[in-house]
Amino acid sequence: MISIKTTDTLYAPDKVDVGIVHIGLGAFHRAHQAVYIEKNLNRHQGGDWGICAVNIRSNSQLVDELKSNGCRYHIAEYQDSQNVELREINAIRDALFAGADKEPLFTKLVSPKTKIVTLTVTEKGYYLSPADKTLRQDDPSIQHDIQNPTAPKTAPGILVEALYRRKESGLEPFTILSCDNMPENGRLTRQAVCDLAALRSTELAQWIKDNVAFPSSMVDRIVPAMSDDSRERLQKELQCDDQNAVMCEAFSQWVVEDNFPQGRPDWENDGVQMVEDVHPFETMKLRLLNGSHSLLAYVGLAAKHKTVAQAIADEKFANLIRHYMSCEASPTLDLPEEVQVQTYIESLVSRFANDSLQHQLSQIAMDGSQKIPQRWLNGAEERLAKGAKQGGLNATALGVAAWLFYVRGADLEGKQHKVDDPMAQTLSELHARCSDPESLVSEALKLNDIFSPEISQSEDFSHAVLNAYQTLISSGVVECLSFNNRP
Ligand code: CS2
Repeated sequence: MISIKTTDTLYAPDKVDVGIVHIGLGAFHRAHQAVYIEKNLNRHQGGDWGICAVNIRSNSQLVDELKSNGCRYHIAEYQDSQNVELREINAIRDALFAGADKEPLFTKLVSPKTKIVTLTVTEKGYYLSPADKTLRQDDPSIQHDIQNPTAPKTAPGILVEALYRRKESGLEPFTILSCDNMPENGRLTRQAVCDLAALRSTELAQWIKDNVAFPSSMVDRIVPAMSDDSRERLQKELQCDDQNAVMCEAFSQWVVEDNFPQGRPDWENDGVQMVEDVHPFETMKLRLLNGSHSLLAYVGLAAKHKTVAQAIADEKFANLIRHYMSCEASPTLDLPEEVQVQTYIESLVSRFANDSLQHQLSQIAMDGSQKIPQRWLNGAEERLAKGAKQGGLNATALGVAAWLFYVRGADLEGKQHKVDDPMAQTLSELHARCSDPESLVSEALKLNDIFSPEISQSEDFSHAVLNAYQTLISSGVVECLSFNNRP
């Protein structure tokens, strides 16, 4: 028998004002930030920190469905398969699809009531080069925004135009809070916005630098994309008949840099950690949780696993992940004394084992070119610079080899899969050009949008990648998995 706890909204949703515009309305936003706002509104029995959630590219259907339900939906927080909390959420007060016509979005963004703009546009939505983190000016969408600054397509373009309009009307700017999985996501958002603004006017760029706050934040909650199967499960298991419901784990964490000149909700009373410096938390989460996720995804898919829980239940994979976290990623972290890294590692292993989530490895495998620098490579660079022993990065090198194998778009039996990545074409051309593993690995490591010179020039590292790649294609990935988990 499943134990279901239900939590209902305690305020009158139609009395709540919108103070936050969120760009990137997906499952993660609905199950993470919106829940913290819901708790805040419940505690105050209302207020003016409601959310207007916006999609700018895709998923207009979700916007329509949500609106047809008065923006009310549920989230199902699974502690495990037997213990679930079903929450009613009304924190999203308005939803908008800003496709070709962005004016309704600008009306919201330029409203004096809007104090904060939050973002979950994924790594690629910032248009920064993954390796050196400067704006990719040659990207066609950024080119479009340079040519058409008042009718932009990208998130940085929209922010620049909205800030320009606020400046021209003599309004204060809003605070911009990135909720994407990137290190120093505040600084990187600032970089994207200011680089683009500078191409329009140095004065505007300077005004943004002087007046706009870009706090960083670390977000954490495992929220698999919803599917027909998961919706059916919610209906059967919880009698939750809500097309817009989201299923997620019970764990949730949000660490936010406390820099909101135009004000903010008193989030610290809702479980948000408001801190001066987010960096240690971000690095720990990105390299341990997300790094392990990507490793499980590429190596797991090569071993024909489908979900995170399936992969971690395989002892060889649990050893690989513990080894990667304890021996390769943790030594790169500079953590406050109170953080017990081994306890964190074990908590991740048990979160990964939550089999009620059906978290698909193929979902995590998307956009690898944008993810692996901050998840694996930045740490590896630091270890190489400190003279990591030969073999000291074997799990990371196996990850790179399995990623390289994945992006060829076919498994060992020739069965094809779609490679969803902004660099998919470059990666497929690389495979077409290099038929032998030696040239493939050596050319791949020269992709300087992904690999820094420190990584590309390390002979030990490229040997380790080549070794893993050769073993993977000749004997299968299981032969690559002889890791123990002792430091
Ligand atoms: C995952 C993340 O899809 C991915 O790349 O690693 O979405 C992960 O589930 C979240 O960051 C957990 O907080």
